[in-house]
Amino acid sequence: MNARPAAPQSPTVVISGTGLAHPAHTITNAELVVSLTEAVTVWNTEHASEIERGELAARAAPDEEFILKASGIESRYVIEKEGVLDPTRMRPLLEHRSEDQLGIQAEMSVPAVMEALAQAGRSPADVDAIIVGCSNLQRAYPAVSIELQHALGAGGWAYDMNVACSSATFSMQAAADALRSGSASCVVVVNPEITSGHNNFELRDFHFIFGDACTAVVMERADDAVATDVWEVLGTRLATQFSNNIRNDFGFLNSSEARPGVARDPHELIFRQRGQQVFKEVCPMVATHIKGHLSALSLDAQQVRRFWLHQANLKMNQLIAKGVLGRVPDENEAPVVLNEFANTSSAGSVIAFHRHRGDLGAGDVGVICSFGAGYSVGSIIVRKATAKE
Ligand code: CO8
Repeated sequence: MNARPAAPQSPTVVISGTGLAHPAHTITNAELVVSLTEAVTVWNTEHASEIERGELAARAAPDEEFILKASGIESRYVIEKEGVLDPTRMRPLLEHRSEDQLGIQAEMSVPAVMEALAQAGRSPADVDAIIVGCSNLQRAYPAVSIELQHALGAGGWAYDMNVACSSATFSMQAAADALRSGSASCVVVVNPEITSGHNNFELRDFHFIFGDACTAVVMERADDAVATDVWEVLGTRLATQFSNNIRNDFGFLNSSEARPGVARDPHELIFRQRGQQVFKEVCPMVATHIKGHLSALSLDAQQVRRFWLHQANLKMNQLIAKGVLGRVPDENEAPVVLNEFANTSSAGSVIAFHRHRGDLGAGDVGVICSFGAGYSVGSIIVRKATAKE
């Protein structure tokens, strides 16, 4: 039998720049706890008779010590602070923007993209594809990515996608595929996460978890890249497994769903989760995923210099890295940004990569990994390239 012709070699894809933008306002755990304590007291007073009759459970007050101990989170950035902390509102207060104004997600994307492009030695005119991946898109259409493409003056095509916290790695794989196939030559992946719009600040189990931030990544074929700090993508791997344990039912069918006599619980239209279940099920799933991906590339976990993990919970990240390495990693091996940012959904692992890669040298290998609702997990294994002559 004749030997099959060798598959054409796919071009090497690289990450050539990253950018980060976050709102100016921070909220500390102490500030959040003061506001929620007041809101809980008012709610319990207003619902005293239902609570007395056993029809409603009294809401419990939050605890600052618990938040730090359970999550490792110390503060978060939010797009608007006063509305979130107002005990009678508990969500951001955003000004309505007309069709003629730049949308809030495109607006927060621009500085992150410009920083990433500057690192890559590129300008918006070089960009021929934009993928916006995030958990919380502000509208159905026109795509935020197309609005951003217009605002930047970029060419080519653009689309939005949502795989919750895994949106960054899933969109980076889509970018890598486009570069390998030749359908684009300079792709920008953007994660403008305004989680505060979909977070539940009224219940103590959820109010501390999230923060707002936007990340951007420039990806190109290695032969085209002109930057000095370039990371070869050795492999991308995605996996999904259905679960209702992290859920948000907000969508365009909400107002059409007929449930006579049953008012829709507004808490279904924002973020909710069974945190303990998520913790128990996702940690082993992610550790197995990373080990399988490394082994498929003939890499040993001990060769990995750094894990840039999704930033949801400190203990979760330690457990995942322990599952991969066989020991608890130090901060140098698995850097933490959630103390400052909280869980920024898909932006988290990219913030870690953006902030914590400057000390690595040519040949160093690292893993960018995100995981979350779906369930979904994505890993991008990268190696710092040797500077071009
Ligand atoms: N203050 C005081 N007590 C509290 C508080 C608080 N703030 N919160 C909870 N408690 C109480 C609970 O009520 C519970 O009380 P009891 O024992 O009486 O029932 C007790 O503390 C223990 O609660 P838990 O068991 O829930 O506490 P844990 O130790 O498990 O910690 C965590 C809770 C931090 C949520 C933890 O379970 C965790 O991090 N789990 C993983 C979460 C995760 O990674 N989720 C991913 C979600 S993100 C995603 O995929 C994308 C969606 C993004 C969309 C963003 C839109 C906003």
